[in-house]
Amino acid sequence: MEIFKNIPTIKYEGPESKNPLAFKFYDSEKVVLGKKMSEHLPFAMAWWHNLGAAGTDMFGRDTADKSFGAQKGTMEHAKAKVDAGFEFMKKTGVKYFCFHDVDLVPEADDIKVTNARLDEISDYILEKMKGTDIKCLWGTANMFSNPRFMNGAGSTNSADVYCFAAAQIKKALDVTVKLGGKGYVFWGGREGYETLLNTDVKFELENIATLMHMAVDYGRSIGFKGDFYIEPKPKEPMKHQYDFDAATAIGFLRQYGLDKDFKLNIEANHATLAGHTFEHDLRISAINGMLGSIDANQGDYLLGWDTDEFPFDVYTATMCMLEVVRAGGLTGGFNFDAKNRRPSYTYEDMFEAYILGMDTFALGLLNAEKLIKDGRIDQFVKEKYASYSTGIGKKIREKKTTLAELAAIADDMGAPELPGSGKQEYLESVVNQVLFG
Ligand code: XLS
Ligand code: CA
Ligand code: CA
Repeated sequence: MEIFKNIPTIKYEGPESKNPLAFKFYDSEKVVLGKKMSEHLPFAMAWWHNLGAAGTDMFGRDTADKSFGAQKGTMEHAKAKVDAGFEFMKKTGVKYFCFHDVDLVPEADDIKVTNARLDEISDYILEKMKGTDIKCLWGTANMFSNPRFMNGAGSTNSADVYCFAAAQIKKALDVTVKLGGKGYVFWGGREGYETLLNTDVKFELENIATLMHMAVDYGRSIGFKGDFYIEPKPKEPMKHQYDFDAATAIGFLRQYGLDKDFKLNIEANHATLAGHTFEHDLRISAINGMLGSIDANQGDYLLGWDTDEFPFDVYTATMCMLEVVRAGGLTGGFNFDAKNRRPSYTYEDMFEAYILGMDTFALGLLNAEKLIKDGRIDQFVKEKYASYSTGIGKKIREKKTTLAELAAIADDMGAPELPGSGKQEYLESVVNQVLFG
């Protein structure tokens, strides 16, 4: 039964099109920098937002109807969400989905009941996947919504809650593997603290790492070959979250010997909450060999919280795609961890949001190609460090000098020449010229 009646399969119609239900820039077959757009941009649907979030906020109830014709909180509804999700992905051309355990089925008090429901729904999803090219990008366990996780999951003070978290991870890994998922995400939803007065930080970090090690051991034992990811986020819901940003998460993974099995899933809105640009956290991940996957959304620079908006900012998408292309692409994909604004409550809005997001990243990719082909920015950066390609600079790079030798050179130098202009304004005008010229 068709759920999104009157909504056609979304096609590429080009930049001149005025059809709200068509792509203006995302042309899946178009070859850019040697690969199809669809290969550069493996988009994913976030089960929780697209099929679950219905507009509830702190001040008001649902505006959107996401019952999809079934009674919410039932297995019929869980199946209706699968039907809606697959119809949505087929019509938009999105090839991947991401899920939390409790996005798929209603959670029961007894985990054995929840797990049986997960078995049933994953059979149903597998059946739906047959004959399509739709795949699972990553799975995860929701270890933040239920009150038992008020003091964290891996970082909880309760060994019983820790067991429960382990049980959820185990099952979420089973389902991820069953659905052929490429990755498994840890977002430390409640892994952090409100006040140091009641918190043993070292103890909590050690316990989180132990839980992750057990997850890796179990995942590998059942044949999971993909990447585990940490998704950094600095704050919200906890005042301080342990996986603050890319650099912090990388330090943690290395300290506890998890860096061979983990990469990072970088969310744009989380990077900006940490006081960074999106592209900063992508760069930090990439130079450490840990750029795995992306949660493609954007925040609001005027608001200090996680708004999970559909990406619209083409400059940011351009800088993102420059980082991704330079890193050689993602092993993961671009998950739209984004939700419609509360007054955008219709089925059309769901589709128009994905069209916006996919077109924004397509533009980002096209612009990245233009900037790379133009070459002026890359050339500038290369020349900026030219003093290290010969003479003493070369010796520094090769680690063949000493502090004493450098000091002797400085002694004979008088005042060094100024290091050369950073040319920021010029480079920014190059970006504008390449994008709009
Ligand atoms: C919340 C996070 C969450 C993760 C998956 O802020 O973005 O949705 O992506 O648990
Ligand atoms: Ca996310
Ligand atoms: Ca978010």
